[in-house]
Amino acid sequence: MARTLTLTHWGAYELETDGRRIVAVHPFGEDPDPSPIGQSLRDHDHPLRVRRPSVRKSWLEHGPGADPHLRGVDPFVEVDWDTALDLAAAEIDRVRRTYGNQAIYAGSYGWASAGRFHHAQSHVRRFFGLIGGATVKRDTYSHAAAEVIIPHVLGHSYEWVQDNHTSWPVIVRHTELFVSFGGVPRKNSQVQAGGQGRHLLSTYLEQCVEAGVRFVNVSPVRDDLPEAEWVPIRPNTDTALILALIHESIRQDLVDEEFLARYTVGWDRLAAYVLGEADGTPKDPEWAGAICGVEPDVVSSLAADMASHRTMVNGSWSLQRSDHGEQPFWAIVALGCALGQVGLPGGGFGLGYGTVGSVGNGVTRIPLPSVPRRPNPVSESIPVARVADMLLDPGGKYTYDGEERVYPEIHLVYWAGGNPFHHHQDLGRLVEAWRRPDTIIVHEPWWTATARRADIVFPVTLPLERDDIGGAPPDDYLIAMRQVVPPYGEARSDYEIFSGLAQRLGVHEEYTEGRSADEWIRWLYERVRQRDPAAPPFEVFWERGVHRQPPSPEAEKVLFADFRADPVANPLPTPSGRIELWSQYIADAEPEGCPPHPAWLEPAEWLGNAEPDQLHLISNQPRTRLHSQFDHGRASAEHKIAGREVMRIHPDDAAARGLADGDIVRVWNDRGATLAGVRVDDGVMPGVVELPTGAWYDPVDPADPRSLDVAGNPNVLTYDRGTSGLAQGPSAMTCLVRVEKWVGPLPERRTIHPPEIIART
Ligand SMILES: Nc1nc2c(c(=O)[nH]1)N[C@H]1C(S)=C(S)[C@@H](COP(=O)(O)OP(=O)(O)OC[C@H]3O[C@@H](n4cnc5c(=O)[nH]c(N)nc54)[C@H](O)[C@@H]3O)O[C@H]1N2
Ligand SMILES: Nc1nc2c(c(=O)[nH]1)N[C@H]1C(S)=C(S)[C@@H](COP(=O)(O)OP(=O)(O)OC[C@H]3O[C@@H](n4cnc5c(=O)[nH]c(N)nc54)[C@H](O)[C@@H]3O)O[C@H]1N2
Ligand SMILES: [Mo]
Repeated sequence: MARTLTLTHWGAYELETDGRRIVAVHPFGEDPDPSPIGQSLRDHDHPLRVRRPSVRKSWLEHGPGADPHLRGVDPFVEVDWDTALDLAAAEIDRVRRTYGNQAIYAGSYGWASAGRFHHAQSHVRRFFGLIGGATVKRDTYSHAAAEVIIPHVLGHSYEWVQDNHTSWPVIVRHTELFVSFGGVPRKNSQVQAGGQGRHLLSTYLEQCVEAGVRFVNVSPVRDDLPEAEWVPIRPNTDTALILALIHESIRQDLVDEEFLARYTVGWDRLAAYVLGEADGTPKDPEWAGAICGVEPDVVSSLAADMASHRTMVNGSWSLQRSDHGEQPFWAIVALGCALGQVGLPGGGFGLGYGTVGSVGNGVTRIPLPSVPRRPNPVSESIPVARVADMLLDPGGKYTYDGEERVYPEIHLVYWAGGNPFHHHQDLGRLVEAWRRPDTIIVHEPWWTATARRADIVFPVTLPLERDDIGGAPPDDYLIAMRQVVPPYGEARSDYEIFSGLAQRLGVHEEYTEGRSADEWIRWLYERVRQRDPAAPPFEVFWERGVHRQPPSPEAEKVLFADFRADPVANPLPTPSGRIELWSQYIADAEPEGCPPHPAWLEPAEWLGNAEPDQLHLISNQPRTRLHSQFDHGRASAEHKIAGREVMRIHPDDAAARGLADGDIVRVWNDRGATLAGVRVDDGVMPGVVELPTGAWYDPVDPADPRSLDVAGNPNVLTYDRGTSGLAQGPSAMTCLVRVEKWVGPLPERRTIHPPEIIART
């Protein structure tokens, strides 16, 4: 049977179809370590797909704002495309005329699918740019705290730093000691936004081990880096440990004063803080040991080893997805500077090895073209994770990166390509916030929790049901993503949907520029050819299915090598031209919860203020899927326990609660409760439980914001406050819970079936 190549965020695959369904998924032949997540593509054709445009019953009968507490409760009425598009266009028009375009929230955060043309977020921005704009979002759930703090410390954007990480081959040859906070999880490098042709992290890690690199994994979870020495650490306390490593470097006279004098500013003030000169508390290993649960001896000897070896210090993004999440990243930079190895091959710091496939792959790609966006005529934007705050508190004041801001009043929420009822913290609070707007419009392939809580749902095709070209700039493969099966039901692409709305709002010509989707794909491909002379004509590429870009000239990077070589000729774009270990900008802005140098601040919830029966919940990325996508798919479903997400717990904590492998537990706190399956595992430190994200939110009573979720979704429990008044990033990792055995009958899962759909009367 013929095979057709496709690209997903979790890799490239060759698909076999019978014309209607995918019957087999084969790994791409050039991928040395393909991800099993791809097997879930076989579950593309499933009753959970949205079949036809659907409108919430009360909204259809009574108009905008009708019974918002019935979002998620009301049945849906299927309508034809013209009716749905007419309703949506009229409502967009009503809101913009009555309240102004800033009353539309089209932040629409989310990963959607791979593919350069059918990139949902680009179409949202393009469409709203043409009809007067909308309130949008800034930064990401992935690394919002880093996105705001890093430019003040290193001058460059966080994205620049990510793309310029020291490459793995350099680490293999030069690094002697690799100390990683949050490990280098293989599970996460399965994924790369936009896709990757080859998964290389395992190869690099094997080469490191062969070359004798010593790994230390400072993490609550052992298998974040199984080949490492494991230093279990209480969640959200990394900053204290890093400060103690700096303290020990000072005490043992290991600090590279020359480096600090030449390349940094603010060391004296940081050192005074670390030594306790101002507050009388030296940040020494005994101090840190009590906070972090790490033996003081381990800290002292690690500090000595780091100074006497070529050392790479790394932090995973999870560290900054927590209360005061700006601090651990800033502290890692400071530690790298104290060791004086920044800019040397294999030394210095990393801020995200192992988070996604591209970090450290060394590749500088020819940039790939995207659908041209349009400038947003509305200047309003919010930090992405403040969405519930915005909806609950219109007119409310907050600070962000040195500015005082006010939340706009939102009447219409528009979402295409994301699942806020997956990604947001404290879902009960979001349920309440979601009742505020007059109207919510969602484009979705699936009946997700977000689609179920919309007023108008447009069914969207999956990449398998449309043509596209796929590739992500930090990878070297460009893949022809050919349609392999017909669209499910009446599903259309985001492009077709926005074209229909654009027509009704008088901007069809501007939105489409007269091109069909096929013509846009060719148009994008011609832009690839202008930049990459080796790219063959479109027909040849389409036939072959893949084009690999030529190797980049600087495949082996060393982060900040130029700066180190000549800090005068190559200053950093900070106010001082150097790495800022103390920031005048932050001192002047005085954001709540973010002092002007890296510092330990107690998180709102952590083991240091827990009741004896509380545990710290880590809600990390799932190894069996991407976020909430294909949660029902085989790669995800086969790892569940009785259809619930699996929570890992240490044997001591399990024994204290009478829990055994395979049990079901209720995990709860003041914000909510969820049911999960139990896996007893001594690879999770005592006091901590791990419940990955992504199980589809499934409340027993969808009308009750604090209802028991029966699927194992950790976001009914997580904490919804900004990291600080600086970045206002998400703080998902800051969360205490209690756990008990579930003894009653197991409530049925409802969100594995579509919502109630009734015929139009
Ligand atoms: N507790 C906790 N919560 C977290 C995190 C955490 O660590 N802990 N991590 C956070 C992070 S880093 C992230 S990035 C977010 C991820 O949050 P999201 O990106 O919102 O999660 P996804 O499940 O990928 O949602 C994408 C949605 O787009 C839909 N989709 C796919 N293709 C298309 C398309 O072509 N068009 C349209 N219109 N829709 C499409 C999918 O069906 C899916 O519902 O979660 C965040 N939430
Ligand atoms: N398979 C798969 N891979 C993914 C994704 C996915 O959904 N599925 N999502 C992708 C996305 S959008 C992103 S943003 C990245 C996220 O990349 P990360 O943020 O790095 O990923 P996480 O899995 O949340 O966290 C990594 C590890 O950090 C540890 N950890 C948690 N809290 C702490 C802490 O306080 N201190 C220390 N030292 N360690 C801690 C946890 O044990 C966890 O396994 O992953 C990407 N990769
Ligand atoms: Mo992310």
